[in-house]
Amino acid sequence: MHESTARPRVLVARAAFADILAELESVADVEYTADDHIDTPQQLRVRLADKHGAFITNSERIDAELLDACPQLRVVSTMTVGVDHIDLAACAARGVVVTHAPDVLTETTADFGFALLLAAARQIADAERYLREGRWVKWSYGLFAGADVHGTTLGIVGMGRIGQAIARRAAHGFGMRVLYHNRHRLSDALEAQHRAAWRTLPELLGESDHVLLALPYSAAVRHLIGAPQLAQMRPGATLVNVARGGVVDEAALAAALHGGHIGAAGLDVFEGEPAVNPLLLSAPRVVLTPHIASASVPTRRAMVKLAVDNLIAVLQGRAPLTAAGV
Ligand code: 8YV
Repeated sequence: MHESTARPRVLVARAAFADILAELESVADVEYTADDHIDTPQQLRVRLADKHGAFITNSERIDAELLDACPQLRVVSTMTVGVDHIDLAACAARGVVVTHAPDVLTETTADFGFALLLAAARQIADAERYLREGRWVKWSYGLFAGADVHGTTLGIVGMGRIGQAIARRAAHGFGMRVLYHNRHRLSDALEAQHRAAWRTLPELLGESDHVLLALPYSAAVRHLIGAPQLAQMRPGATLVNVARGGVVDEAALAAALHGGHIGAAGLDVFEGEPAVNPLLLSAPRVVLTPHIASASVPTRRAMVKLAVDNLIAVLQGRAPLTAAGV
């Protein structure tokens, strides 16, 4: 803010719950995107040029070029936990505070990760389509006979908040053996609590019946799961991705599904989303959902509320509740 008495100006770049955004309106002049259109980078630069704060989702890319066009910007608040759409270093260099939305979506996202695992392993989506298409003419012993989930081994890649919440479900609810791969090992106490054991990535891939990806995205993990890693997985294993689409080489996964080495896949995220690789659309035994892992009404409300509270805190000169560090 150039003057301490002036109301700050905020852009709310996508539509969100009006009653929660009203809290923002009580302390700031808010420009809404009521029709929920997605700005082009050029449109976003123009709309943000005179703003002090931004409420965004992961459809808005915040980079150095945009920041240079928005000299008054003080705070960028994303309603997501992932911050791969934001250049954190460029923000830090310009004194722009970045906040995100961890914790509030952990359990809902873990529920959905587990739902995708069950749906993929038990072929629920294919079976439902088959029934709706009127193709169910008789029961037979092998009809949609998939893989078991209970009592098997789950390998979790990325053992942060969401990975740990999935581990709890797996170990305590489904009697699974849990392996994990993470840059940092958990403490002995946390490993015991989640009944989880650390493995290198190749070890995890070779020992797991189901592999679930829940790691944060950066360029360093692009195509972490490619053809060689898929080949290291057990024959018939399941792959679930609730992280970011770019972690998986989608063409290699489609080939592994067609070839039969990968038993099933459950994907909520895609490298070019909302476009989905046609190779995946035509692949067998894959459940595809439109990036909805955190989409329960209470959780989406909590995400928006946290993003708004973060914006208000920073615009009023207080510390953010959940800053995203470099
Ligand atoms: C969002 C997510 O639904 O929080 C994240 O990082 O991926 C999801 O919870 C998605 O980013 C939409 O903005």
